[in-house]
Amino acid sequence: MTRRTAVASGILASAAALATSEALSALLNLRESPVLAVGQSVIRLTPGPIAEAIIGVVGHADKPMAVGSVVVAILLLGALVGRWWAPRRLWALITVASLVGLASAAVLGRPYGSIKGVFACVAAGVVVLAVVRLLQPDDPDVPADTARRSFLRTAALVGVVTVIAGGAGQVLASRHRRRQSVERARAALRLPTRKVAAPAGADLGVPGQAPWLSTNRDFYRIDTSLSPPLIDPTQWSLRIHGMVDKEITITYQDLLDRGLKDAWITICCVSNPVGGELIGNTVWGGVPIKGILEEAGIKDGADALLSTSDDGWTCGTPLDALTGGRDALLALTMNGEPLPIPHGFPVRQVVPGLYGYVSATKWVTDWEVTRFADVQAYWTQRGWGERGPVKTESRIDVPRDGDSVKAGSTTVAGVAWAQNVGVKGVEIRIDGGEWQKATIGAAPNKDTWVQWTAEWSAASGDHTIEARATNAAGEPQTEDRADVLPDGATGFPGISVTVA
Ligand SMILES: Nc1nc2c(c(=O)[nH]1)N[C@H]1C(S)=C(S)[C@@H](COP(=O)(O)O)O[C@H]1N2
Ligand SMILES: [Mo]
Repeated sequence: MTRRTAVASGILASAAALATSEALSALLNLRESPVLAVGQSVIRLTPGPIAEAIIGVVGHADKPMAVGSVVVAILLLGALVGRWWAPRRLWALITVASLVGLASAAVLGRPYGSIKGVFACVAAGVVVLAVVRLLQPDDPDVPADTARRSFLRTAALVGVVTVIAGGAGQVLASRHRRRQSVERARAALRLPTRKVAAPAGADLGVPGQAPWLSTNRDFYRIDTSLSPPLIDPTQWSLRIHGMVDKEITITYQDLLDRGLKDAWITICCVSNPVGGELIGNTVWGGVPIKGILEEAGIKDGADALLSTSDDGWTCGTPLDALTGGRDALLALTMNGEPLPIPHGFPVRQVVPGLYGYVSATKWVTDWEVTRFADVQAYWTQRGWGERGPVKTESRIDVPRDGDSVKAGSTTVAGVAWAQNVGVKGVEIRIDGGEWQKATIGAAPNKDTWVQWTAEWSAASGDHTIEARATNAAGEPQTEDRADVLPDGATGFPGISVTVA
């Protein structure tokens, strides 16, 4: 090993260590990578007059300069470690240990310093030693040119991994910063909306039953995006075009100026199997879609609204569901708060009575008024139904399927929904026997689910319990079992229990 390759191995090793600490910082969501923390400490420890002199020369580049000098210093120290590895192993180890120690101290000295940051420093130290060891195998018997070739191969590999890890770390970190900045913009919004309590009598409060009002945190989430779009509300706009009399573009402030309306709406996913949990109920605050479409003016012959999200997902909604009497909203709030980012911040659609995939576009930025005959949306291209009206369904929450219960009076409870029509009643039957009426909770309108409970005098043995809802038009949900594809599951929800 020549002196030059020894130095090169050290530089490469410290570059790999830097990439490791950057990538780990991003993965662990650190506010600051160790390099930044050290850079900040250098700035803080630089005596005032010197700092001023430097700023006088380089101006606002002082921070990049500080970070740059930290990086250069680490690469130079890496070179020393490489150089010392064979002749002065102890010095090399002491150098690495001191660097890890100093960096850890810098990390812990920062306002958001955490043990995770120290972990990144230690990992970087381990990587330096591992890479130098890899590049400087102490095997005197290997012929010089074999050793050289193997050095170059390993070095190239380490180089590639370093670049990838470092690059990925930077990308993740910048996304993390962007997410924080959008979260701050979201937190700073003061929207004219209040938290609305669940209407009296809606929540029957049976332990184990889904709460009538879903919290934002527990609300189901379905979308095709690996990480949600990050949109600053001041940058958001919705362009309305296609078969309209005049194209318009609406901003977030325009929506606020129109005034927000609150509406209780239960939304559900077409992929919700019978008994499934892809359904949630909350109060949405937004601007009625109807008025906005009227302002643009719909041309004769149009029957569909093709909406597109910031991340390119598309959705085709029947126009009559938007311009009729329903509370179809461009929603800005969910349960009194600005929409959470994963639920469509800053603006999404909510339409009572249609499955989410044909109505509930999150992060919506584009509306094309069009005809179903001319367009296909994301899921319809993949074999799902074009219109997607919600089917009347019910679910048993208590007891759970497979539970053992005590003999005697037992509470059976669940939820039922038929948005845009309303639920008139729910019944249960035991072991395929007579249907018996359940009690249903209050509902503020026909667009939310209802809770229901029934008392059952359980006799010992194995039993099945089924439920069925009847909508406000008097139509009971169908017993016919249908799969979720192409337009929503049907069938009675059923559970088996053992009574002791
Ligand atoms: N941009 C975008 N919006 C979307 C989707 C999507 O994949 N991308 N999925 C839809 C589907 S299938 C459903 S069921 C609802 C779910 O809304 P939620 O995640 O707020 O519960 O969002 C709808 N809106
Ligand atoms: Mo869905």
